[in-house]
Amino acid sequence: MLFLHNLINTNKVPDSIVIIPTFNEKENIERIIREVFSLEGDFNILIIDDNSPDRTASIVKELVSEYQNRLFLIERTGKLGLGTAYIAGFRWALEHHYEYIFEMDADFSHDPHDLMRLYDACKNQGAELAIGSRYKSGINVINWPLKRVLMSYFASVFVRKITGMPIMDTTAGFKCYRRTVLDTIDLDKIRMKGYGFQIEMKFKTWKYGFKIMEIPIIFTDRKEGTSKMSGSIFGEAFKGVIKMKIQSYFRTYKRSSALKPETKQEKHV
Ligand SMILES: Nc1nc2c(ncn2[C@@H]2O[C@H](COP(=O)(O)OP(=O)(O)OP(=O)(O)O)[C@@H](O)[C@H]2O)c(=O)[nH]1
Ligand SMILES: [Mg+2]
Repeated sequence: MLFLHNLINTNKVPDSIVIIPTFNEKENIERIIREVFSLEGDFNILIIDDNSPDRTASIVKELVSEYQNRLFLIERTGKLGLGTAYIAGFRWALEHHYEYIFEMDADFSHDPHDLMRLYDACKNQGAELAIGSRYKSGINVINWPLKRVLMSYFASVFVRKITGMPIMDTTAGFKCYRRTVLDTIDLDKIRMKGYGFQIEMKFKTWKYGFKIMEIPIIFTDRKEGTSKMSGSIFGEAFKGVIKMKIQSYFRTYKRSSALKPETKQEKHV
């Protein structure tokens, strides 16, 4: 009886969670949540809100009662940065046994329909990290001023040259991780908080030898709400990348055998 109960429950729990960090996204949050839930795939959503003054979290709370057991909210006390928001989300997702853990912005720069393509890369094509890539086939960015496109593109080139990572879009923030990657990387040791966080996670994923695939996406500038990008975020990434590369010469990236993908997958089923 217990076995049957567990089996039914296990079958009901989706294997995928989309983590969306928010800071002042009241114009976007309801629409993006509804759009993810209207997709063909079975995704749960975790919002990490940093006490947004525009009360984004209150909108989420109303939706939590509508989408019980599918929509979750972590509220933090203040704006603590994108990187730490994702780390809080990763820990939560690992504790709750998700196999496919996604990062996505709230502002529709990432098209929710592409979640299925990232999922397919991890589920069926062997990727352990699938990246929604703006620069895999040309430059696929819509509505950004030319200055910002060039800055982003050449930042990606700079990071690729310094680190040696064979990744075209090194700062991308639309991704799907298999849980084994997040289990392996020591999340306590991730140093960077803004864009740099995205680079550092890719660098460590690559150093540990996980399979990374870039899936071309079209990235559209936000239409609603305001940007949180700042000069200090950019500066942190610039210095952080050089420091990260130097530090990597003094350490090894060895996976513990207990965390080999097969072991985890078996456990999850
Ligand atoms: N929880 C949390 N979320 C954040 C923080 N900073 C940014 N975000 C969210 O992270 C996502 C990406 O931030 P954006 O402001 O869109 O940054 P961006 O994409 O670099 O900039 P634009 O799209 O040009 O506005 C959005 O969903 C933001 O609401 C933060 O400090 N804490
Ligand atoms: Mg954005």
